[in-house]
Amino acid sequence: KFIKTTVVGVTCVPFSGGQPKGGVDDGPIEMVRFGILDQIQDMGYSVELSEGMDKYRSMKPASDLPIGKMKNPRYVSMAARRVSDQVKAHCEQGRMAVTLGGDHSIAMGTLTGSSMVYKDMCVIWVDAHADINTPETTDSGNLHGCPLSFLLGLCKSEAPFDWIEPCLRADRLVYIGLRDVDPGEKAILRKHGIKAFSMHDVDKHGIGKVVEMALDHVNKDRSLPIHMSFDVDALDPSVAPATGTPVRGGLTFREGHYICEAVAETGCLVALDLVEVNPALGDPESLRQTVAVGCSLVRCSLGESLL
Ligand code: 4U7
Ligand code: MN
Ligand code: MN
Ligand code: MN
Repeated sequence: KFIKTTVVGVTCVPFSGGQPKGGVDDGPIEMVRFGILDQIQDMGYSVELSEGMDKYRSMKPASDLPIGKMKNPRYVSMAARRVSDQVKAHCEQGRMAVTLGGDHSIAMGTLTGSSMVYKDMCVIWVDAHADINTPETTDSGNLHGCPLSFLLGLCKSEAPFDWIEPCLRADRLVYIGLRDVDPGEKAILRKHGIKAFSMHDVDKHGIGKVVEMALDHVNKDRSLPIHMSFDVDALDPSVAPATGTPVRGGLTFREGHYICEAVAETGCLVALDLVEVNPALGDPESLRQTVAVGCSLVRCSLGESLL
């Protein structure tokens, strides 16, 4: 409906500054090694890869003292700004924008970029966590737990994040998979009436119904562009063990894939993030399993299993 080419614009973001664990910056390269780019091409797309993925590592400032509780604020801001330019460029060309992370703070960039082209887009956030802490409510100070508060304009526009324009409406955001939400985040969700389908809802209604209700909430007529931001920790740790903040009781392999398939089926998907794959965590088999499932979620989102 919105995608004008058969080109997938892939942006690899080897970035870990939004949280303390090294290794998540190797997520994209491991997915590329596993063959994600060839797999996308084998589906009949061509791939346009954003340039200069090494720049993300080298843009780390020599000194980056916390601002309030926020850790690595300048580094996170600079990386997200670059992501935003790269995603925006793909969207402007009518390509499906696929971003491989990296920690979830990069979503400040992906959603800023896509929303500049698709003004009325909606967002499906698939995650164990709500990632909506503000610089005030965050306990950890890790910015991968905060991207949505910036995008929704819940925190004041201050350097180094003053380039971020609030670009998302609270009623255009829906969550699936939540099971570890901080008290401050719960208050924010309540205050702004943000719709969330937790694991409790998945158990109660089944994933088919949950995805239908989620889509009905943000995209009643299936007429708006969709940006899906998929944190691999939404999946159960038995399915995706190599991630920095695993929480038990998550989505099964099929539930995760069902979400991607159903979103692909709408024909509305314009941008996808696959984040928080951390190859440094766990044994080689956990790593292989997590990278493989990440790649398979990307393929399903691009319509692999549609007949
Ligand atoms: B992720 C947390 F306190 N809420 O803010 C925080 F539980 O991108 C976790 O979803 C954030 O992996 C997790 O640090 C961010 C914590
Ligand atoms: Mn998460
Ligand atoms: Mn997340
Ligand atoms: Mn995580």
